[in-house]
Amino acid sequence: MSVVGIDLGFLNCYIAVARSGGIETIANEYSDRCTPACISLGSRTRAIGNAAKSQIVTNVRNTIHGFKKLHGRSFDDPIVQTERIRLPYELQKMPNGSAGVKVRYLEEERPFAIEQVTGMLLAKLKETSENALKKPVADCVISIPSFFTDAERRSVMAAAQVAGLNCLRLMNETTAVALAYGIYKQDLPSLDEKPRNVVFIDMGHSAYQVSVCAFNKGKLKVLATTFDPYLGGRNFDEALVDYFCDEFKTKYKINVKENSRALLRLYQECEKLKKLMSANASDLPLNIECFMNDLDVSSKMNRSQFEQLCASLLARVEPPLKGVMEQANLQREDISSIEIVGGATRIPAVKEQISKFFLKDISTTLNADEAVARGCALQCAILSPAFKVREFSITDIVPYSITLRWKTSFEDGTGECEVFCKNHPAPFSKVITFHKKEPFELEAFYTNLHEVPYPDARIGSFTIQNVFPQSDGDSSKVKVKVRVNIHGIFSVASASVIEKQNLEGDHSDAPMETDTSFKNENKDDMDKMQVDQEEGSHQKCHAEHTPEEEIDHTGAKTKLAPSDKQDRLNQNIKKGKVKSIDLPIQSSLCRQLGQDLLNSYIENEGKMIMQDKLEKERNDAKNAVEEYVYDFRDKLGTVYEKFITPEDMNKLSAILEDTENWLYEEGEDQPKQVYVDKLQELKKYGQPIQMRYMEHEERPKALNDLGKKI
Ligand code: ATP
Ligand code: K
Ligand code: MG
Repeated sequence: MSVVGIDLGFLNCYIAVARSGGIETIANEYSDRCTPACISLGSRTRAIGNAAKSQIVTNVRNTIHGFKKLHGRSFDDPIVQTERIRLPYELQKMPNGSAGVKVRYLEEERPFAIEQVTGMLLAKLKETSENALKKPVADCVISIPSFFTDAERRSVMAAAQVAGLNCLRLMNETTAVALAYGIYKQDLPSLDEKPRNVVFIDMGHSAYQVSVCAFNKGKLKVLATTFDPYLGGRNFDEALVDYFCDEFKTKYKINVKENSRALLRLYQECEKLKKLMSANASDLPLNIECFMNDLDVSSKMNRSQFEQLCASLLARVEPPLKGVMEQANLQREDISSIEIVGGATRIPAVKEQISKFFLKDISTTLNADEAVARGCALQCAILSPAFKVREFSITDIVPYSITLRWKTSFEDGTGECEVFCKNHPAPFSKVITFHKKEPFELEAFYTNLHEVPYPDARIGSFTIQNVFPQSDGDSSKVKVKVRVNIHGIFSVASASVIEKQNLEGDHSDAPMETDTSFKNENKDDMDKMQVDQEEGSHQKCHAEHTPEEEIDHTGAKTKLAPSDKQDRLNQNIKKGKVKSIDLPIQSSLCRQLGQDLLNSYIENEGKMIMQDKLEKERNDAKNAVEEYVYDFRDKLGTVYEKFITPEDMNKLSAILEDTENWLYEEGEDQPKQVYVDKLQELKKYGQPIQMRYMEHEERPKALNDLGKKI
């Protein structure tokens, strides 16, 4: 079984695999360990990764890149609309309202959903890992930003399915980095010692994420995470682009922003310049030939100018650092190390901002580009039953608090309960008890929309069905299990009703009545309850053994369950005193891709892979004809000369010339079989000559060998 970790970057993707020797980042067919997140659609085939990147400027409107932020969002979403302005290809509103792209593929205007686009990229990464491992790949762990909401996470999960991948975990990028950091550390404090707190910072092309983690031997716990989802390397590129656009307007009287091709070239040159400025503080040139209207342009910039230009971006480095320390309730002295990854942390001024805040040197011991992929591969190895790795427990967190709301029977009111607070350990399950006489709906939403980088607070609604009054007319006790799963996705996972069997008229040990109750609004109690339960949050196997806790709901009141309650209930079930019946749940998730649509995407991806394969075979067949022509002609003039009559020589030369011309004209674009037949035809002429030649070559050798034997 394969063990693969994928860093699904906005700009750059990396793959790490576990082999017997350890974790290894692998290279693609271009011997490049970085695969650009780029797809270029053509009239016959798709190019994905490096081959697509080179087409950004040549196939402007059909080369898709910079799409990571479109996941799980509607076309009308303000973020989508902001991204749309920057993108040189067209976005399209899909029939279900989500954001898709519109490109020309196979001579036809075609819409692709974002799940299909990322699906194409993931399928390419799958193929690359299969080539490296020389076996099929399905199981993997894929990274996502810690700030992704449920809709975004589910959308990436769907993309994985489109690619034929079985994603064992969507892993928060900084958590993956933390795992890559911690798992091989030999000197972590033991379990009864004070943990070692480490801050992880990732600034990539599109986003900035910070998390603080506590390490003990064999475990890591994320304490808090903060982010600026709109700050990354591309903002620094943009600042440079804006500057040079202004300069060129006055200097050369050109409006670069009106020419998407020129603008894309300027972006590429500015990114290069930005990287050069990280290593060099002096004046650096910017030269672009034949930029616009046959004009060559040139300018220059140095690091201190660049830093002035980006002052407002640099000012955004500190707030998430401050925020993470506040949320984790830690002081600078409590932090033993600050680890940075992500390409944009190579900007000296970004590094300075970070060390200025912590009053400490920052550590760059992790591989800034590959740490996320390596962490994902390690997580995949931990989850895979086929692979032996060091035991290491990972407790992540819920990025935004989640609340459930439902209608109550009194006065048409509503009940509400925050089921997961911000930074609550995850994965985690809780059981909530309701007293109901009829089916009811639970609506899940993010408690504080202002802290979520998403325009909609709703997560989904869940209807608990088949609820009836008890035989004595009382409300039924309905136990609802809510969960944030291993991917960080919320759901109402199951529901059951507890029926009293009423044997021997014995009511005394009905299990639920002895619990201490407390007010739901009392946040302290809520926190205490969670802290009680979080230890041992550890998983190593395919099934989710998530920690659980139980809340009993009576109207607005919540009851705290003693930890042995489930055992007692189970005992009572065994004794036949109570009976638990599973209830069906009807879920309606926001921005959920329907199964039919997903199936059609899966089918289409298969067709496109087949099309690419056929096209490659067709091209290979054509190249084989071309090669044969050149090779044959070459040999006719040299080694074959002695084995052919002058008339045949003339005839064959003419045939070869005709074939060559044909390849450039009528034969330019033919089905594979035409080339295969053509090659056969040529070989009919070639092979007899080749035979004569070979025989002649082999004979003296054979005689020689014979001579040796004698
Ligand atoms: P994201 O994490 O937002 O999904 P990503 O993972 O694709 O994006 P990275 O590969 O971590 O992003 O970083 C790419 C960014 O880092 C680009 O903006 C690139 O220009 C920038 N970068 C890389 N090297 C340097 C350097 N030496 N100096 C400055 N910036 C750099
Ligand atoms: K990356
Ligand atoms: Mg990244």
